[in-house]
Amino acid sequence: MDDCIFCKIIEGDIPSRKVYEDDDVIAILDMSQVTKGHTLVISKDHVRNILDYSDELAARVFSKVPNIARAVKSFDPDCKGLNVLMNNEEIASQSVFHSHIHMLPRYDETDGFG
Ligand code: DGP
Repeated sequence: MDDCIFCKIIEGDIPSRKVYEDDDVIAILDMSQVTKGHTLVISKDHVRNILDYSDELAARVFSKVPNIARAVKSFDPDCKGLNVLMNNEEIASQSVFHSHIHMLPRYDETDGFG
């Protein structure tokens, strides 16, 4: 999609801090770090959000999530766990309408996420 920021990141037209890539997803650091290491797992297919996933796309994208979560946790020895979440549609705080999953590493009660 011509005007999609995440498509441009996938194409390499906009720089990003990439932590993982395969045929189906890329994982990059979110530019607005809610917690340290906040990572976005972005589907390479341009779909709006989870409401547009086929079963086949869901299998390809979500099957990657556990390994990426383990990798994100392993990047910082102080990371004790992480939140994995998706915002789907504006009412649910989605602001970029290209499917992505947030990974929020958690350190302690004061790490910035409720
Ligand atoms: P959401 O509100 O769930 O649609 O999250 C969109 C996230 O994308 C938000 O946390 C900020 C992040 N973001 C938006 N534009 C860029 C960008 O150009 N680069 C990076 N790294 N993150 C971006």
